[in-house]
Amino acid sequence: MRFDVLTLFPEMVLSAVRYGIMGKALDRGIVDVRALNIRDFARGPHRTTDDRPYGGGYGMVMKPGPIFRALQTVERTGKAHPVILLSPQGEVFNQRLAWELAELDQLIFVCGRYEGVDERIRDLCIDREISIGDYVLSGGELGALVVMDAVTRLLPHALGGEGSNTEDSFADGLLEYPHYTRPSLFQGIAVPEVLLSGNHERIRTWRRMESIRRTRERRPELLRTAELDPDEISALAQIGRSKRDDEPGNGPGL
Ligand code: 4FD
Repeated sequence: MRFDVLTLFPEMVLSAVRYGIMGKALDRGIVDVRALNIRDFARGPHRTTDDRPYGGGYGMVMKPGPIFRALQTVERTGKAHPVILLSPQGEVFNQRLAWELAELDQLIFVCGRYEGVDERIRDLCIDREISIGDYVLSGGELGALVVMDAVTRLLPHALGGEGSNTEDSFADGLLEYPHYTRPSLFQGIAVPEVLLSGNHERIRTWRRMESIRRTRERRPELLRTAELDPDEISALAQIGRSKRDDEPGNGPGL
């Protein structure tokens, strides 16, 4: 997978991707990350990349020319290489979209600053617009990094022995079950007996039920799209809420 990031802060992108799973994936050649400085494609003695909005009003807008010219220099590898704009107006990013993007050969990210980019960049160059959530950032870089991270850890061989990306949160549309490691007793709290039992069938069933219970408590809307067996749905009606999850202030409280 190749990632090309158009940004005014290429070092911000290139420094962040060196850590953790993305860093390993870079070392292993599973991903290739290029950052292009939009300012390198700006003209004039001041190399300006932004200007005042037509019609007046608050803030600045990114000029179309530098972004347009930067995109023209990006080498396109493979068949699928969408140009993605990160913006609060985009489709909200989720695990399903991460799996979809992980199938592609190359992702080209446009990171805006200021109040955004000239609309004609959307018209001419943008294939997809993605938002990482309903909040405003000072630039698209953190959004591009979020998408690159989520996609990279889904690529074959990116998670070397650290686990399986088909077993974690959202793989089945549910929240993760509780995790424990040694010691078996910590500050008076014991690890659930079932996890010490060695009975792998019981452990699998317990984890599945805890995932469903936790999803019902914290993100009930996810249960509508999760794939539950009929016997799991009846079991869900039986199981109570865990003590901690029942406490006021721990849930969404809606
Ligand atoms: N929620 C997000 C992305 C970018 C951003 C920007 C248009 C603003 C939030 C283009 C408007 C870029 C997000 C920069 N804020 N700010 O994903």
